[in-house]
This record gives sequence, structure tokens and C-alpha cells, in this order.
Amino acid sequence: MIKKILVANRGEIAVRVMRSCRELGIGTVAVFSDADRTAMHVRYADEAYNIGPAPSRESYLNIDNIIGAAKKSGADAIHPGYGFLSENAAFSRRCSEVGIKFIGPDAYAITTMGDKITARQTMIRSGVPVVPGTTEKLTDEKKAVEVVNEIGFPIMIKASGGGGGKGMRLVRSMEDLLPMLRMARSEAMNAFGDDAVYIEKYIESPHHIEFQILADQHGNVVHLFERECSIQRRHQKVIEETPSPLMNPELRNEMGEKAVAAAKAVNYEGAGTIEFIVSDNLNYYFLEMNTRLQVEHPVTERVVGVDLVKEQINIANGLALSFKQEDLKQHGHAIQCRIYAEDPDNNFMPNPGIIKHITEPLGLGVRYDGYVYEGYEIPMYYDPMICKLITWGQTRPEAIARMRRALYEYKITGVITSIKFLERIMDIPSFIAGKYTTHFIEENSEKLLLKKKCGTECEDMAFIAAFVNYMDKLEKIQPPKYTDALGSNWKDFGRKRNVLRL
Ligand code: MV4
Repeated sequence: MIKKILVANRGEIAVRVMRSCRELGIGTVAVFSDADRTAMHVRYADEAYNIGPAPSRESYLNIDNIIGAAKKSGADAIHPGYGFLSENAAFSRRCSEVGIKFIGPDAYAITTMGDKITARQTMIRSGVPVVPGTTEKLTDEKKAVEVVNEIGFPIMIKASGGGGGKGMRLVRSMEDLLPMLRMARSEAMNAFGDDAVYIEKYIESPHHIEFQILADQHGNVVHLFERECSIQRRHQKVIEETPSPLMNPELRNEMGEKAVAAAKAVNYEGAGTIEFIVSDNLNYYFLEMNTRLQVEHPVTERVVGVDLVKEQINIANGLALSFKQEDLKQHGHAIQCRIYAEDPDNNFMPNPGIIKHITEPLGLGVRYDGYVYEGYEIPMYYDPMICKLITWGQTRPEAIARMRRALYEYKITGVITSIKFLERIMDIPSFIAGKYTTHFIEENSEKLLLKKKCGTECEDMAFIAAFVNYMDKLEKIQPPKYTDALGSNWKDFGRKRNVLRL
């Protein structure tokens, strides 16, 4: 049985994973870069190891240093969180080679799903619907023309090594096809070291709906229903909810069964997500599989009543799933907002800085997954997401009302955040009605983004505001005096001076 877990991540997800470990009586090991000495995950963990300089490449992506810290600490398992090494097949393989349990799927599942062409082929073999298009790596330009003549425009060219919107191109006419194909291939080679691309029919105004699955080592696979993730900006999800307002019970069962089949096709182990796009007339197509725990997992946890991290750990321990598909039900409605340290009224410019004051929302039906505290400086090296706010209600309108209330209660100064942008979304009629697609943000940009009519007075005011804000940040902020629970000055001090460099 696993006694000590190293969390190979930072920020809110590292803290979230350690919380489940603590409930299970499992020891926690943090790893941290030079920029993260005072980070919350370091304070929360039982032990912490420095794994290198601030840039991710030299720390959170440094396999040797992380394995070194795991050995030194005596951790018997590694949880990768999301991002960083979570979908890195070499890391999963390395862990098993050195006898440390990787909490997630094996290298085979990661590789098969990571290569989008192989994933498509595997899905077709397993009876999971994919978007009409090519099934082989596209090298022959004549073949491209043939396929497009068959399926018709518009089409998308996607990179096999891509995913999550990276390396995608929309093509609407034959004259653009071959030039775009050539560009896509050379770009894919540059970005992923692989020029393999494929073609899919372009689905206009789709919904992004994904299914959570859990698979144990004994071949049992269940799905934990869907998440609606259509509200995105530049392929970054902004709001996620479950159940999907678009869903009906028959479609849910059918897509859930396909999601289970997708996981079984790669002998999957652990928690994973099958992404689908769904057209307005409810045709659905497999897009890709995410072989990790996702940012939006809490809405599923709240509505299905399952701790997904706890289940990941049980699975890693070789236990059989303790529930069957028919034991799982959805209760009420959950919504998650991702809150970033960025300025929605200035082209979402990242706004890292020192948290001067923070009051998190609390109360019935609110979950807050964050990691920043008063006096903490958000480093500029990593993702600027500062927390996730999750609300639950018996009904969707109740969950929305709670989200409005929670966003209203959330006070944070020192950095600019996306809170006001999220508040505006809560007031958009198509969101309230649950009638939205992946084009929601661009379609409502008029209402969501402030159009600043800036005369000279306005510019003067902006200058004064910027100056006051600058003076504010210069003010020396005393680090809070921790005496218990979240760590101690003594521990922070130790981590500054007596750093265990590997
Ligand atoms: C598509 C599509 C339409 N047709 N594929 C974007 C992210 C990546 N996972 C796949 N994406 C899309 N693939 C076909 N054949 C539209 C998108 C898409 C999208 C998908 C989900 C959520 C937001 C999106 C925003 C723009 C485009």
C-alpha cells in the first residue's frame, strides 16, 4: 500500500492532491523550483525538495530531479497533477522502471492517445464515432484532395502531435487546401518534431462535452457522466458545468458507453477524460482523450459525490473500483469558474504580482480550490490561474445564483483578476438559458469586454491609478505569521537557507 506520495506539481492542484492524501493518512512530499520556496504546496506538504531553477524546463519538467527527490524522500508513488509531466509517456515509464508507482496510465496508453492519428484509428476500431476525415497520416497531396472532395468544405487540418487546439487550421476552399496543408506540416514539424497531420470535416458551432472515466487494474471501467466545457477563450476553458444543458438521458448513456469503450481500447488505468464535439443536432464525435486528472474535475466530484484523487490512489494501490456504473447518479448542478491573475479589459494581459488582501468566498454550496495567500507573490514563470471557484445547487439556476454570490464575496487586491469578466458572463441571457456553443465568448464580446473610450482626461486618470497601484506594491508587505496548520516561518526559513540541491 502507498504510504508516501510525491506530488510533481505546484499551485492549486498540488494542494488539492495533498488534501486527499492527508485524508487517507498518506504522507506528502512537495517539490519546488527556486521561484516557489514560499508557495502553498511547499508549506502544506510534510517534506519539500528543491528541484531546480524557476523555469519549468529546469524544475517541474526535469524528470531526473523529480525522480531523485522521490528516491531521497522514500516516496512510493508520484502524482503528476495536470500539465507539466502528467501526459509524458517517458516519465510514466521511468517511474515504473525505478519501482515508483506513477498515479496514472502506463506509457502505452499515454502514447496511443497522445498521437491523435493513432487515437483516431484506435477509436474507429472500437466503434467510437470520430469526425469524418482521414484515418492515415497525410503525406500525399492527391489523397488530401480526394478526401476533401468526399467530405466537402469546410475542413480542419490538425497536427497528430498537437491537441487542445494547437496546430489546427480551418480551410474553407480548394484554393487554400494545398498551401494550408504545406504550412500545417512544416509548423507541426517545428512545434512537435513530427509533420504528421490529418483532415477532419469542420463541425460548425459545436459544443465541447467531455466524459470523466475511472478504470482500475482489473479491467473495470465506469464513466462519471459529462462536463460541458464549451465556454472557452483561445482554447482555454473559462467555465465548466455538469450536467450539460444540452444533454438528455439517452444521449448521456450512449456517449458514456462510448467513453468507457475508448478507455478499454487502450487498457486504461486511472482517471481520464474523453473529449467529444457535439453538433447542434446532437451528433457526437470523439476528439481526443486526456490521460490525466483535469482542471475541471471538481464539478464531477460535487455532482457525483466521488473524490477523484482518492479513487486514483485506490486504483494505483491495485484495488478494484468500489462502485458499479449503476451505483453512480448525478445530484443537482455544479459550475466552476477559473480565476486568473490577468486583466480582461486589457486583452487578458497576465498580471502577476503580490497579493495584498484576499477574502475567499465561503458558505453553503461553495468550494474554493486555490493556493495564494496574503503577501504571496504570484511568480511570472507559470500559469497565471490563481484559483477555481465551484458552486453547487439543487438546480442550474441555484448554482448560477450561488456563483454570482461567491464572485461578489471574493475580494482580492494587489493583482488584477478575471472576476469581473466572470460576473459579466453570469448575466448573459444565453448563458442563463443554457443555450451556448464554443463561440459564446466571441459572440458576446461586446457585453463581456469594456470598450474604453479614452480621451485625455481618461488617460490622466489611468496614469494616476497606475501610479497609486505602483506605490501600493512598493509598500513593504509583512509575511503573515504562521503558527500552525499551513506551515511555519521556521520551515520557510529552512527551505531558504538549507536547500537540498540535487
Ligand atoms: C474541431 C472543431 C470543429 N470541427 N474539430 C479545438 C480544441 C481541440 N480540442 C479541437 N478543437 C476543435 N476541433 C472539428 N472537426 C472545433 C474546435 C474548436 C473548439 C472545440 C472545443 C472547444 C472550443 C473550440 C473553439 C474553437 C474550435
